[in-house]
Amino acid sequence: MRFTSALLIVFTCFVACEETTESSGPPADVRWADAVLGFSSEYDSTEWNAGQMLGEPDTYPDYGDIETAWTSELRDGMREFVELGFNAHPAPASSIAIFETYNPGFVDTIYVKNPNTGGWDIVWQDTAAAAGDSSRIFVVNFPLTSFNVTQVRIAMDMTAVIGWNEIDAVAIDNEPIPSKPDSTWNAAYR
Ligand SMILES: [Ca+2]
Ligand SMILES: [Ca+2]
Repeated sequence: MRFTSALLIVFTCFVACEETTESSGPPADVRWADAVLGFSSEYDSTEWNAGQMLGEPDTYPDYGDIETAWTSELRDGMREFVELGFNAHPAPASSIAIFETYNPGFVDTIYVKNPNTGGWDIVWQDTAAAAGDSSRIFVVNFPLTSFNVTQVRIAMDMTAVIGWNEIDAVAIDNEPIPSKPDSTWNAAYR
């Protein structure tokens, strides 16, 4: 499925779901990051740049130092962060999937922007540690937010996992996202 047709299907479903489930909450579609709001660094302005995290995965399930994923300016230099926007069909969230395609395990804190307070709410936190030498979909589930999530902040410790640490794509949903490609997930990734 091409990206454009996937978008059309998602949009069509969104409209249909909105009509049929008006009183039961937002649609359960996966939402891909669609805006870069901020970052601590990026490797280059056109390759391994922050924009490489937008949209559906185009690196996963490949593993390695691949320019269609984001990485930081320094390999093992310091803590880093990225802030991503999810502007299509705003909805509450209870799950986030981070497609880590090189030296995974470097994420240690995930936040969502709370529009009621203007602050970042932590939805997950742990110690960064090397998580093998293959690409993975790192999924975190948390209690459904009481507000629409349109901004996510991912904090990372690049010093904790030796080598370049790369993110291909980020998705959120209001139901648990599978950590493996699954027919229940209407994503078009390979
Ligand atoms: Ca590193
Ligand atoms: Ca990518």
